[in-house]
Amino acid sequence: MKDTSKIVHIDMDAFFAAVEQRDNPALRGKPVVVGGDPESRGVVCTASYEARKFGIHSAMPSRQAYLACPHAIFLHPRFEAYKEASQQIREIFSRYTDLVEPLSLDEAYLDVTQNKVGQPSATLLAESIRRDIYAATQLTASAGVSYNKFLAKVASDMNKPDGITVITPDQAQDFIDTLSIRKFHGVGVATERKMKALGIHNGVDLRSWDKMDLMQQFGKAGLYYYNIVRGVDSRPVVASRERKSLGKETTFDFDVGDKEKIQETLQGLAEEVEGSARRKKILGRTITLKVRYDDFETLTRSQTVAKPTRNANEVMAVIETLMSKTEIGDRDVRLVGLSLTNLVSEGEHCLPQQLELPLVFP
Ligand code: TTP
Ligand code: MG
Repeated sequence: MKDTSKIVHIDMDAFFAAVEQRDNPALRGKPVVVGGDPESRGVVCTASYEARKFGIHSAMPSRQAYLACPHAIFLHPRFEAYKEASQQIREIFSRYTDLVEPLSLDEAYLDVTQNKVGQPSATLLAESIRRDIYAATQLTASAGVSYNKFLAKVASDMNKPDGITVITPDQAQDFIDTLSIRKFHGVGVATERKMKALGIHNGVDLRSWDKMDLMQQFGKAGLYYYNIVRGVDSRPVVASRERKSLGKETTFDFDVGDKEKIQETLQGLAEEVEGSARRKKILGRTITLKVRYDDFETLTRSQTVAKPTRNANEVMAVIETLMSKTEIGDRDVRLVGLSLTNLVSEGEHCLPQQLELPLVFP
């Protein structure tokens, strides 16, 4: 990626919680936590900025969140509402460029070097996107603007919520030098710990390491760190590819040993998957069962069928065979899921059938 590329990273603010506050005015200005029940083993998906003041954050056990802020309002996620907002923002992105790479429901990279609106300023373009998002969804987004993905992503986090940060090539090195290692996107918790043990706390520290030493310590990732700390990131923005799988999973409130209960749950998931496959007009050739036991050991078992399907009963027939290849019934289970992969669209699926029709010419 050249220094002349213009990359925008957009990330919605407190996404799930913001949707809830939008849809229920009584929740506005209040600490809202979206996730599992505090009485269950659930975790926090996200928390409103009001709740974050109490130290509540994503992935924290809901129980712990409750202890931190007992008067917070706890809500279950409503994924359909989040998906709808996500589709709205993606539609907005597509007005500006086709080079959109979504990272999750609420965030995406956009390469706006060339754009559909002929706006040479990536900053003005990002502001325009933020305005469009607010107008369409009444939700705020934050933006990072720079010349590569790494810097745009880090930038979008600097002025949250409802903010924008621009990092020009001139400013990049100073910015990175003072950045704490925790804020480097791509440095996970384990790497952060290792870096700190090596005396690397910020960009300057990291930049003092030579390439070979970093690669020796961190393998291939070492080369990535060597580059990004110098503001070099050549990863292109890759437009979203077609969906590769369609699945649903569920974590039980309590570990389950009863095979019938698990079967029932999977039947429900199969029906949900059938519904969404129907809406998306797709079928799958491969059916996968996922099981997580109470000790977090996780495994998958798959089978490919001759005729693509999404029919819940057909899927369940396969799932029951796959269940016999697991220890379901003998061990306690924490989570089950099922998915369809090897997807084909309805049109593709119909093709062989049409060819089988008797060929009658007028
Ligand atoms: P994020 O963008 O990481 O968080 P956020 O939008 O809630 O807040 P921020 O203003 O800091 O961007 O994630 C987007 C949504 O994804 C979030 O609203 C809920 C969901 N999510 C989870 O369900 N579990 C998680 O561990 C994280 C990080 C997010
Ligand atoms: Mg977000």
